[in-house]
Amino acid sequence: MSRPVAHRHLVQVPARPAAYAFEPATTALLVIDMQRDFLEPGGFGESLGNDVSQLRRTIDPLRRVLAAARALGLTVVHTREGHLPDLSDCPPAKRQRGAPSRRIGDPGPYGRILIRGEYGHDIVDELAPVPGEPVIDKPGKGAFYATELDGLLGERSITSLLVTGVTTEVCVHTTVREANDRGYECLVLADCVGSYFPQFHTVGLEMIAAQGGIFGWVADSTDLLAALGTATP
Ligand code: C5J
Repeated sequence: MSRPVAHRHLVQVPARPAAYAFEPATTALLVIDMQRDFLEPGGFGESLGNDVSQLRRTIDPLRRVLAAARALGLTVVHTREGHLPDLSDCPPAKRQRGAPSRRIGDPGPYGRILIRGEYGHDIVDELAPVPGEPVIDKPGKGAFYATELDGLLGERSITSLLVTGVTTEVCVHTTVREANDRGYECLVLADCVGSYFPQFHTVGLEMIAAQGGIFGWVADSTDLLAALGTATP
């Protein structure tokens, strides 16, 4: 007796360099490092002289994407960059980077800088994970390096990633490169990723979509939401 063929529901999003197609059942929304240390006024990022508004403009569009993903039952995964309190997972070369007193593990405006368990290390209130959403703590820039992310995605048969978060040219780019090498198809949402340096953001997105999409695809979140049929005012 023949079995009914499982219905494949493909969503198509206008994107660069070409339309991006994905199946919600095998797609995860990845929210990278939306942490207070990077985004909050008065926090570590701002204390280095950065303009946090460049990152904060991602919060509202990302909130809408997160709401749509949750409503559709998409897998949602958050990441946080940071280290154990004893810094045993922080390579000396990383720890010694930056101005003395503004290094990883030093006291910062919102607790020890980029240390797990500190207030500043956690995700901003607007985008707080809900129960059941995995939060991956990562010691590096890439979300796959020294984490359980690949295994977690594999267990859920995830092959496509909607990538959001900060910063475009550092943790987002590193993660997209790692994901691409592992065979994931990445759609980066241009208005849901941000950099302290607008020129790095622009060029970082161009680098992803160049050469026929050498690392992935780039789209605006409004186009994703319209394709999902969940665009909200
Ligand atoms: C940085 C990150 N910029 N999340 N981290 O050091 O991009």
